[in-house]
Amino acid sequence: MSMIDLPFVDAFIRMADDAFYKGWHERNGGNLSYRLTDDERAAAEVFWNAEAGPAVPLEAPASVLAGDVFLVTGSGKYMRNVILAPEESLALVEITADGAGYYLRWGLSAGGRPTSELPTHLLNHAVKKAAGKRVIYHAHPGNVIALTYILPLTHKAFTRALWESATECPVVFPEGIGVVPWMVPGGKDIAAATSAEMKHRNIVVWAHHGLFCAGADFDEAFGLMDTVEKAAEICVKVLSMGGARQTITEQNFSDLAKSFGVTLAEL
Ligand code: 2HA
Ligand code: ZN
Repeated sequence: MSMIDLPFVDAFIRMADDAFYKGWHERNGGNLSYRLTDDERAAAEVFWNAEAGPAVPLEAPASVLAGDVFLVTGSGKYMRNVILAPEESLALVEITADGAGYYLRWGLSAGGRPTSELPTHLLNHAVKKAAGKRVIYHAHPGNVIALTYILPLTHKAFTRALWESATECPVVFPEGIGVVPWMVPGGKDIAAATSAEMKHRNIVVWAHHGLFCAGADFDEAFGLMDTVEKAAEICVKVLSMGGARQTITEQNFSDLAKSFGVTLAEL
């Protein structure tokens, strides 16, 4: 028995592998983080380095995450290698009691740092913790990125285009999709912009870059990425065929909302 035999680590690895085969993770693109439950933390403590220290300062501290433990992908690590070398590719980090730093408890066995997008992951976790979301997931799905060259970079335009691209979309993401304009990735400014959008919804597009999703568990986060990218693929095909000649109407949306008991974002 070791860290990688724990069910949450296994589920993390499975998602990383599935996502690589979806084609969303060229080279070291994309990253994944998971906030452990108390039981998972207790199980993990058996295998971790209790002497880890000193704490590494966080670029974007979050006091609400004080003491929380996260499994995250490593900076520069390839999603396709997670299954082959989990202890090299992943990092288990414990946030310090003041929320301003972290201890590396396990992983990065060949050296390195947690994901370059750690600020965005942690600020998203900070705004999503109260809603019970444990997974923050960033990928580079091609069709979503392609649409950021064509659609206006607004919540309204992206939400409407994707809702209209597949009937399940308004039911799966009734809050719609947030949009962050092009920004330099990997820092606290893009983290602040992304988490501001995440307050109101679970999906945020980064223009000309990729997508962030928040989920209660791995299935929910993966499922959101999959649903949005599938809708984006349909949207790209429709636009490539000259644009829609008919679509899901306002009346259809309100019938859906009523039947599925969801409240759709006002656009
Ligand atoms: O390389 O996806 O946004 C990891 C990334 C940076
Ligand atoms: Zn990225």
